[in-house]
Amino acid sequence: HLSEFDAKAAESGNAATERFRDSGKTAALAVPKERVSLLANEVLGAVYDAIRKHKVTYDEFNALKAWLIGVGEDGEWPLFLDVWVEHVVEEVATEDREGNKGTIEGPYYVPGSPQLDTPATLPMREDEGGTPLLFQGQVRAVDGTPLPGAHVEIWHADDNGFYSQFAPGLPEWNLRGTVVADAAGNFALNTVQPAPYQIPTDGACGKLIAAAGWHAWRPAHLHLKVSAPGYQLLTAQLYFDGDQHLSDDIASAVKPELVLSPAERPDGTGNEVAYDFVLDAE
Ligand code: MBD
Ligand code: FE
Repeated sequence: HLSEFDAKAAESGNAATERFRDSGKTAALAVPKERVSLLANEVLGAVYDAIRKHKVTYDEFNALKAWLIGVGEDGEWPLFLDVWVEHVVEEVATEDREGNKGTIEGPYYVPGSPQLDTPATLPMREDEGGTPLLFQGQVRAVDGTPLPGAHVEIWHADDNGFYSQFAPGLPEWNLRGTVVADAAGNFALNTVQPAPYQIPTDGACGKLIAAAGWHAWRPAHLHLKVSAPGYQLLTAQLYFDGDQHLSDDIASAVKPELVLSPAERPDGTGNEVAYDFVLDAE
């Protein structure tokens, strides 16, 4: 049967496309027509400017058309938009926050992961690869009030850079869980450190990267959604000090406030790190 190493761009792309369709986010289709007209005109105007400035040829126009058709065929619109556009949407959406910095969600979030009491261990295989990581902290409001029972949803790639539900052969909820903080807002969870992630190279996004001579890497990261009733949902990622792709993330989603520096546990069984989340009131 298939293993995660048999993952195909079109399969993870189509899974991400289905996930997006099921997410309820298409309610955003109710954008007023004045706004649609304004934004469509500005974006198209920027395209006309680039064509004139660089004297784009018919060959280049047709290469673009063929590539855009491929993005859809490979199900890679979520991947393309989350890698190259979402970071600016996130920046604008969260510019008034006083609490924790967040960053992009990316294409591989799945709601409804198993709920776990703290201290928790994320669902993982018996022989799950990667350095064990104890990750703990507190969820607080901007004014310092602890948020009892806050939810810390976490999902991340495995030690080979694959996400459950988007690559074959992985248990459904592997390395995905919703940890419920205790009465003092504290949480602790055990997982493994993920590997740096390379976006699929065999689909349309990979073709753009190869054609432009870019690289396909994101630094290793943990994805998080931290929530408590009455507070704004925080969507974030945490990275690891010393990762070679912190300064050239293909998705431009690294912020200095989001970099962890894990230390070796005294008993030598893995790493540990503390990080607190501060939520803005609604
Ligand atoms: C990822 O794992 C990711 O987090 C983003 C933003 C894009 C592609 C793959
Ligand atoms: Fe990711």
